[in-house]
Amino acid sequence: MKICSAKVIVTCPGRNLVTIKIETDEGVYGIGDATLNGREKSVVAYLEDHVIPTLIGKDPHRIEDIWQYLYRGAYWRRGPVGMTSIAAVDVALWDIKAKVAGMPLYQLLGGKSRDKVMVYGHATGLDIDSCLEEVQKHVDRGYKAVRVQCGIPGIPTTYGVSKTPGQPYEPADSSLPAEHVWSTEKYLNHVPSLFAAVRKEFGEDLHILHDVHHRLTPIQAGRLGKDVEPYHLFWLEDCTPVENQSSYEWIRQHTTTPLAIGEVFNSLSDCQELIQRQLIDYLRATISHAGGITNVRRIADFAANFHVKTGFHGATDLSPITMGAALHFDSWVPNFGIQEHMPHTEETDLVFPHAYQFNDGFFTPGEVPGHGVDIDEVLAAKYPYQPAYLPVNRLEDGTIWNW
Ligand code: CS2
Ligand code: MG
Repeated sequence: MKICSAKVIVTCPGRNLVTIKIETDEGVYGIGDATLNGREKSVVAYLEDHVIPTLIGKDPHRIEDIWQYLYRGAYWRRGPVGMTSIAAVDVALWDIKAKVAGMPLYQLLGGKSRDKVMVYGHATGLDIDSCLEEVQKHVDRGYKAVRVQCGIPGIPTTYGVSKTPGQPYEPADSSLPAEHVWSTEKYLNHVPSLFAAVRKEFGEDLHILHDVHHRLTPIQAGRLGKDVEPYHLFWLEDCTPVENQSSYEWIRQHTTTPLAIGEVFNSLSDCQELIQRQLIDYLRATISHAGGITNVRRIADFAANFHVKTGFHGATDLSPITMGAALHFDSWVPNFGIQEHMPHTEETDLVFPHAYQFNDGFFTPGEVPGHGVDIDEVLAAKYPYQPAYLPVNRLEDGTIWNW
């Protein structure tokens, strides 16, 4: 079997999504998610100009060799653009191999370790009461785990809360990045009351998650972790950026609140110290940005030695292909933690028909050969690319901060 062609499909059914489709001389094709939110065109160029020409004529079954070729052969290793590109090719090749084998992809990884995959949904609100209403909606749909985010009194916008209920909180503008304003002090003084309200309303068993979105310093994160211990969160996510991984030591020393990080990671070197020093509890690095199934499997296996579980990123800027591939991985991986789930738009689900299904707070990946997700190219063409930026964040004094 040979790869005879490959192409990149860009579509915008509510937000930009990038897909690589790899076709073989035996008529079997595979697809992979190549979306990098706000930098989509960078990955399109990387794939079209530097990857696809090297794939033609290769044996698609040689997944590892192609992964090594694209990683080591690039010379310039790691980074979100290159690793998202490699991930997209990798997932498409796993899709082909599973289709040829006539098996759902999880079988090729080693079979199921669980019958269903626990997911968490997003409950957001401009204030605590409106967030509680969203939590109730998730509980009514059977979610066992809910991420809660609410507006902060005194600042006009904050992460994870859209001005229009039910609308995405990003990307905000297509012309240039929207500029948000942030106050750590106002946030730290307010957000513990959100969790207190959720526990008071919904009791002790609901898993509560929260995304700090890179906005604290380590010692501020230590304060927050300690302040919220009475509400025993499932995790605090992305407390602080970790160009310096050992900074998590200052958080760990102050709190038993579980810590999750890594949706922006793309290689083991981004998190090796965090894992082996057990500075975190959940790793968010996911298939579409961390080099695909081939690479994330290596990272997850390494993490299993240090009590670190998976908690894949699963926002709507990761296409249904990533959701599909992740659910197969989640079904197999022994050190599974939880899977993020943000529903895509109806248009997106029509462009990407899929076998995975939601039921009472859990997902199943589906039993069709491959990762179980396809792309309707005719429908995809109806949604042309629309330039869109992630917001930029500033402190109240104008200092650029982490969004
Ligand atoms: C967020 C993401 O889902 C999450 O945990 O951090 O929605 C993130 O803001 C976007 O994926 C950025 O593209
Ligand atoms: Mg996050």
